[in-house]
Amino acid sequence: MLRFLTAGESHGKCLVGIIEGVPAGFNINEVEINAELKKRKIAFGRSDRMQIETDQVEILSGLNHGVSMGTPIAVMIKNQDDRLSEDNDCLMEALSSPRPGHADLAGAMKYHHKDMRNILERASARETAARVAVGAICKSILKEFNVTTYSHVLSIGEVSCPMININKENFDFFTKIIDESPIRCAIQDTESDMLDMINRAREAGESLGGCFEIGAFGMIPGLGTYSSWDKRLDASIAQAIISIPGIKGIEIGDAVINSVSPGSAVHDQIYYDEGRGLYRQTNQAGGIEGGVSNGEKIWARAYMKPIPTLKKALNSVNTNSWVPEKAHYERADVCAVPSASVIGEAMLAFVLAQEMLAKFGGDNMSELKSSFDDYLSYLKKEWRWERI
Ligand code: EPS
Repeated sequence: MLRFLTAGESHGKCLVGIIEGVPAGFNINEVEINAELKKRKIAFGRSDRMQIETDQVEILSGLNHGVSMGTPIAVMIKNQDDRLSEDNDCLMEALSSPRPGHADLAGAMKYHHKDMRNILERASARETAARVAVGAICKSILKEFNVTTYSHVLSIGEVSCPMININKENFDFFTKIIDESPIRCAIQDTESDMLDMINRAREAGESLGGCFEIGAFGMIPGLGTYSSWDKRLDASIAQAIISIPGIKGIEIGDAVINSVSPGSAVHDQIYYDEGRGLYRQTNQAGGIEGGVSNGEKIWARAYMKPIPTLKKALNSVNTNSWVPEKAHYERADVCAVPSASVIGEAMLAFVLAQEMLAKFGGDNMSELKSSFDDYLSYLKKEWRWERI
């Protein structure tokens, strides 16, 4: 089974990711991983930390001249702002007035830490740099099967983007705009309103959340299963996305609006045409029915809460003196939704790569590809279904 672990603190020496289960024969390179890390490091709305960090990956194991050997692949991203190492005498101020909304208080109680900096260091979303590096490896696996992913920021605070349907035809057009946008939004007018909104929040000592969409093209029916609760594809995607710091909600397809509409307006009807075979005209289900991919684009929306570190600090208590005090404030992001969207895409890529490997198996890419091609032929012959 494809799985990964990360290690590392926000201001420690480095972040590390280890991914196990990548079959032999895949091309994996630092250039592609660094390109994803650069997208995550979007500076707008983020703290000055983003100007300090370089976020360059070093692949430590698992490859022979850029090709996977079937062994665990370890990646490392060095922290420039390393303050926890013994040889670094720049000690950080102890933290004892927990921030509402942060792991500070619950984490300190759990681990018996009086200094909540010990919580912050690992609860920090800096950890997600390692996830994006691992996700980039998963994207390289998916690329071999013509599966591509995207992410798009839909809202920041109260500013929302008009609905756009990213599809196979407009994919290159929109993903280019999104990658060039400082806020990962495809609509220019919305982008400038979002930038204003973040500037105003910064001036007011506030922070902002928002919503982003993630999706994958080139899907096939049959990933995930209804047979067990923990193997449903929508459940796996939901867990992976909710695990991103700050993400509090996920909606698969049009789940929220579907919950208020009658069934006849919700379900994606099934058609057949001699030329096209089986097809759908809509995809409100987000490409998953009964916990199984149905071959349509997989898409979901994720909702992020505002960052808990606020200049306009909230009420808290000093847990040494028990005196009421404003919550701790230090350098922090105002809005990290665009970065979170890149992390969401990485996590989606991980889940889909995991499911592809679970279904098609193989220790080597060519074994995997031949079983994948056999399945595509079977779908065409027996079910008149073709990937478009
Ligand atoms: C974070 C606080 C900020 C963020 C950090 C996440 O770091 P610092 O306290 O050093 O300014 O910039 O995110 C990253 C460093 C990153 O690479 O994403 C937090 O508390 O979660």
